[in-house]
Amino acid sequence: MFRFLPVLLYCLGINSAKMTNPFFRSDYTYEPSQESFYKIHFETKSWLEARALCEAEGTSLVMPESKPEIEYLVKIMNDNLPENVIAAYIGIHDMFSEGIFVTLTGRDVPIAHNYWAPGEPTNSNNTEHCVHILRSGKYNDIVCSNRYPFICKKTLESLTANPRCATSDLAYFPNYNTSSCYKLHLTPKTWTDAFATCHAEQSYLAIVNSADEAQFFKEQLADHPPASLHGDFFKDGIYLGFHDLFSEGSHVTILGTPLSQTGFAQWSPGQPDNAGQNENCGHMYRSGLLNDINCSSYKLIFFCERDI
Ligand SMILES: [Ca+2]
Ligand SMILES: [Ca+2]
Ligand SMILES: [Ca+2]
Ligand SMILES: [Ca+2]
Repeated sequence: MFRFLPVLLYCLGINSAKMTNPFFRSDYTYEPSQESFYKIHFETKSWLEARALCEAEGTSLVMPESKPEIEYLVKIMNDNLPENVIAAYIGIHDMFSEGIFVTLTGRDVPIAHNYWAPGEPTNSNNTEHCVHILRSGKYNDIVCSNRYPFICKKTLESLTANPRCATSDLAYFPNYNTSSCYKLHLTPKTWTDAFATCHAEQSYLAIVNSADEAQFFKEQLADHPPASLHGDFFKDGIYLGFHDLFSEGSHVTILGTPLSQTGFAQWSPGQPDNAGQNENCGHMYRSGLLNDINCSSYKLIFFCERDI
């Protein structure tokens, strides 16, 4: 994978001579001593939410591998977290079997010295199955639903390059006709979660800007007929990045453009009908025509889009 890196750097306008400063995403910082990219999330999440958000960003909750790495984590915690925040989640848990702490990749905790804070792990009330790192650099087991900041990591070694779409995510593919790259998500989600998924990829929930693009989605959907989609969910179409959450009946894209000015606003017959007075999110039927739909009642497949 390393041989593709110069291509990615070139396409991102970064001097390939500066190999000491590789690029992954604008919100991740490269740490040469660890040959890895890190992001400390200030917003607090449960351990499971934190795990999922790192994954959505194409990374993983950090699984510290050495004392120097722990020292680096302590440094970025001290540099970035408010003083009253005592810890950040890392990718270690004992959910599988009490007292057997493993990483998210199922390995033993990869540090030889005693990394636990004094007296830990306590497994208090038999409810502590997730691990966070304290500002001291020591670990503590904690209730997984408690909310903490967290640290995501991606190694340089694992970095892939998709220069045509200016991302490391190989699932994006370009359509030069519409000047966008797309990623099809076949795991159905609510509009709300689909929006969050695309946002975490530094992309946006797809917006249709032309009849050509509508036709493109129609053809993409035809390649994935309902019978090919596993599970019990609403299979007629995809979510789109428009809504009328701000003002009923006034449909705008998630980028703020009135739907009437996007270049494509062909509604399915009888739509938008705001059925049940509760349809505020964008949807396209397999017919290629638009509909308003409830933002959280249905799970649909969807595309994330990014400009070329
Ligand atoms: Ca435990
Ligand atoms: Ca504990
Ligand atoms: Ca509505
Ligand atoms: Ca509707």
